[in-house]
Amino acid sequence: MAYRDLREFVKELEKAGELKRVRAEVNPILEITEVTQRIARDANRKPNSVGPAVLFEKPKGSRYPLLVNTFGSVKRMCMAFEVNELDEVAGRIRGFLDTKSPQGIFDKIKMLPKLAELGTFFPKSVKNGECKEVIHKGGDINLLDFPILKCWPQDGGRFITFPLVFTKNPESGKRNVGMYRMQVYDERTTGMHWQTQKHGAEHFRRAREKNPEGRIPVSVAIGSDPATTLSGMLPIPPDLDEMMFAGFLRREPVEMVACETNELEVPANAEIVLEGYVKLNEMRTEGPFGDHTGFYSLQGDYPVFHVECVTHKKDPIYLTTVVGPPPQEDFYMGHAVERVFLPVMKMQYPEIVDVAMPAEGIFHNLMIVAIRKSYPGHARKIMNAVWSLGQAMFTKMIVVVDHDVDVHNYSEVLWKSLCAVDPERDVQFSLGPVDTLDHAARMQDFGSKMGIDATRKWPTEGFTRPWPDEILMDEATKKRVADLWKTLGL
Ligand SMILES: Cc1cc2nc3c(=O)[nH]c(=O)nc-3n(C[C@H](O)[C@H](O)[C@H](O)COP(=O)(O)O)c2cc1C
Ligand SMILES: [Mn+2]
Repeated sequence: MAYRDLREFVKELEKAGELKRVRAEVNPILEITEVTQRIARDANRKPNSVGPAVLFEKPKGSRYPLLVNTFGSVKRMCMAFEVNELDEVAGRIRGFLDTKSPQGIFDKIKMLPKLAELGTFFPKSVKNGECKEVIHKGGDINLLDFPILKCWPQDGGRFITFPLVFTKNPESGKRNVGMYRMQVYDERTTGMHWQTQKHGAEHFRRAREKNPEGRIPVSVAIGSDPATTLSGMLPIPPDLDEMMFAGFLRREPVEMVACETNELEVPANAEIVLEGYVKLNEMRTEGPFGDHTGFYSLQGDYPVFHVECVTHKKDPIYLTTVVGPPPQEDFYMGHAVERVFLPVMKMQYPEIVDVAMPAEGIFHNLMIVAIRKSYPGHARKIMNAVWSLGQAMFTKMIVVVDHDVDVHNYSEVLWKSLCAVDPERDVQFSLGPVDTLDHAARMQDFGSKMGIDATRKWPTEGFTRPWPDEILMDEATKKRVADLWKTLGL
């Protein structure tokens, strides 16, 4: 049974000993971040330790509790997806991708459960939702009622950090949901940090081309059931509905309810909903913001969200997250993406054996890819494939290793890669789009990437010297010594 909403997940976390309550008053201006750093980041950096999710019951200056670090461990990510291991989610995706055309009646009968399951993916419109227990319109709207964090000292203000932002493609009418931070300017106005290559930004540009003086409806849901909440950050293709993907993940349709004041729909189980619009001819300075790179993303001009209606449950939980020097909560979310989307990568590029994105690489800076190499130049083909694969286009450095290297063992990767390269020959540079947050790129959103071919080099790649074998003891000797071991007095 899928979690009904965020609070049901909170209950489960608490039962599992994965959540702590803070009853003392703590200030959402900086203090909650510092507490979160101590209980989450610092704890997670000690061996065999992970910090819990935390429910701050009395954020200073607000009537509403605040939930943070909700997904900040592999265990809690597994709980979010109701699996024992993330690979189970990958396995379900693989199951659908592997579907063969049925051969005869028995195959067809065997496919029925899968087809029935397909039906559970599609979101379902419902008449009413708990997200509308309380409705504020007009002069009654005040975003500052919520305990919105100012995370870091140089932040430009308070930021909503864990929103689901809903828009519609102005051409196809299809929905997009993305997680884009929102700087609170005043009681009813926020920034909308749509990075250039993201789907929300694309909707904005397409609408602006048609009518530069117009506006687009935007709605924001904060705090839904875990799968729905997490679907906002998933790197899925444009026009593939994140709410459908959420339905797949939770194995139950996401129930959607119409907004009060615009044409969009939002998850009926959301804790808080902000309805409004973005004007197509208005930009405003946004930032700085202490970002997941561990550095501040500096000020820039971004669209502005005008709130016309706020709805919420009677006693809403304000869901948020803190980003900063890695690893933070978002590392565990990104790690799940890495595991869950591996089968999708493998379907397109079956030579990919495994992929790793170390926390210090904050997702876009470093990807290690192991391949089963089978033709000359294969490693470079894979670099180009990664650079053309959705948000993997941002990958600043790619290291391609042979299939027998364990990409999750960074010490092995370092050792074997460094041994396998002739730097001048094996490094490939490329130019293209880079992550908006890359502050070292020559300009925002455009720069260079580097691929390192750390595979064994072949004669057909012009390498005519012999390639040595890795040193390994033979099995017979190992066995003899194992038998002798007790007699050696060691
Ligand atoms: C906590 C968190 C905050 C994020 N903030 C932003 C942001 O401010 N702007 C942005 O463009 N992407 C942000 N992202 C990444 C996007 O959510 C992610 O790229 C997502 O796939 C975008 O959806 P889209 O592909 O539908 O555009 C954030 C991700 C997380 C986990
Ligand atoms: Mn999208």
